[in-house]
Amino acid sequence: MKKSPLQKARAAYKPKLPVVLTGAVKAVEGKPTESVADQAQIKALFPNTYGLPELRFEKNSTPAAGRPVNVGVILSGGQAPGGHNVISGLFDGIKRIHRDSRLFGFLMGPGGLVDHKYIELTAAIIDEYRNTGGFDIIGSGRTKLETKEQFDKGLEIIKELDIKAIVIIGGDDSNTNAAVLAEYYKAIGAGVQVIGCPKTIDGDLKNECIETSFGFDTATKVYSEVIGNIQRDCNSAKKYWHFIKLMGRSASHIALECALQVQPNVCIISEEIEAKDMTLQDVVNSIADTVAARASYGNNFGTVLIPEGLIEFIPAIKKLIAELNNVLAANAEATAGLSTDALEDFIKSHLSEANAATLASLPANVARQLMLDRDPHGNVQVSLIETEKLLSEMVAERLKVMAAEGNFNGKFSALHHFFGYEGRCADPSNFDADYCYALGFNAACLVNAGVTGYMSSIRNLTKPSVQWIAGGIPITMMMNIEHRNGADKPVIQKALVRLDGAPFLKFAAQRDDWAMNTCYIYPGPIQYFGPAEVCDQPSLTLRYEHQGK
Ligand code: FBP
Repeated sequence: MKKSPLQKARAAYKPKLPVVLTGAVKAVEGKPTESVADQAQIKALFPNTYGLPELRFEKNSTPAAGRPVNVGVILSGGQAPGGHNVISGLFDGIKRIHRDSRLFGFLMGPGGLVDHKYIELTAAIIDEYRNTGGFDIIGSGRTKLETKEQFDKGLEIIKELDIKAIVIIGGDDSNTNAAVLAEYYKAIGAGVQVIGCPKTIDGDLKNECIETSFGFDTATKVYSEVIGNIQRDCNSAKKYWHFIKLMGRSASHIALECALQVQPNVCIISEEIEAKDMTLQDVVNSIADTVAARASYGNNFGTVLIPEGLIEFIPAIKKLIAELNNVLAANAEATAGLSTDALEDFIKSHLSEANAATLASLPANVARQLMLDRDPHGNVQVSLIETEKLLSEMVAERLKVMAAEGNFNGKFSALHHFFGYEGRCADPSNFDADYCYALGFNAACLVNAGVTGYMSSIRNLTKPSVQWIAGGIPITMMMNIEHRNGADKPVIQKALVRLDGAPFLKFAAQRDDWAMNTCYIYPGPIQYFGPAEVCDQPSLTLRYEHQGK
């Protein structure tokens, strides 16, 4: 395959491992753990994997002789920069245990395990993919692993290939499935370990022990570069308002990090909209007020960052989605095979008056998205909803009213952008290249330690990578019970933007200045070579979260 000069240079990059992982390790147990909430229910659902201790790796002066180990790996869910380095770290890790160890990659996500579709990942294949973006080494998918039939079917191929452990690289839903799989295999004495790795550009798989999910750092740097370029254009032509939607299905971490990087005129944080019980019209009015205020100084231009998940956080719409999910779950049989129009009529006739009114107030295409499209985990596919256009159209309407009242005397011309897929497969930043390689290598150490139901954990991430701390966190520790698709389910708790957290407070303290004055920052592209302060900086979210610790 032909490669660009940068691809060749990146292929030669040697990710920096935490010092502790560079030699033989021993697992040191911490205290037994509890789930973040609903302890009794989670314990009852995970009798074999609940309450396990946290693990921390320390150097071992007397390394044990390793035996060859076969491991299976799965990429699950949306792409995130660095996935290939998790796999190369895992490969190098199991080869360090024994050079005859083998790695099998299941194809196109968890479905590959169930359908027995796999390839052996050899040194030649792995070397082609080191430090590259994308998940194309084995592909990814969103098949939900949840039934006994799926687990048993997977076990057939696991036994055939003499696999000792499965490593699932995924987000909160995929790692929830990893925990369920680990519990099942332990309960039936299958002798198969399951280890998770925290992946998602959305940044919402994090907690006390998992400081960030991989991919967030690179994706936000890519988006910030492009938003910076738009801001420079915007400040040159001074004639457009740019409405920029940013990926991140639920939490607003991506929008917040980009805002901290580029200092836009407006950035909406969904979690704040919910906390303040704002309506869609309230959000529109506040943007229109900023447009009018800037216009009063002759500035008929600006940037608005919009988190992809906004629509789900507007309290009235959140209630509507919850009822839609319940109606769909309770009437699965009655609605199977209905045409789209008939299904819409059925749903509308089963909604409460208040939710039916909310649905009727939305543009037809948005209403249809909320009613009909779900991913395999039951999530509304928010990336398909054009919130940026919806908001700018409503702002234009509002400005007409304000102009008639004498409160707006400017021009409003809007352009729209959606940044999501542009950043998910970028070559990983140095941070993500190192972090991912360490996560994968550390997963091999967890396999060697013989544990199951753990997530690979690398901490101390604002320090140079050699000082990072390595270990494992029981996945059940991150779980709580949530109402999903009409039923209570154990799931990993999503980390939303904390309104009392340092990143949000930094943003809130400066946003009025950014709204009125033009304070744009132009971060430029990811740098791989050069001084550490340019090339090796973690996200501002991580840095602010760690300040004072
Ligand atoms: P994961 O949670 O699986 O990491 O995926 C996140 C994400 O990139 C969201 O930001 C986005 O809403 C969604 O995937 C898009 O899904 P798809 O890749 O199926 O279009």
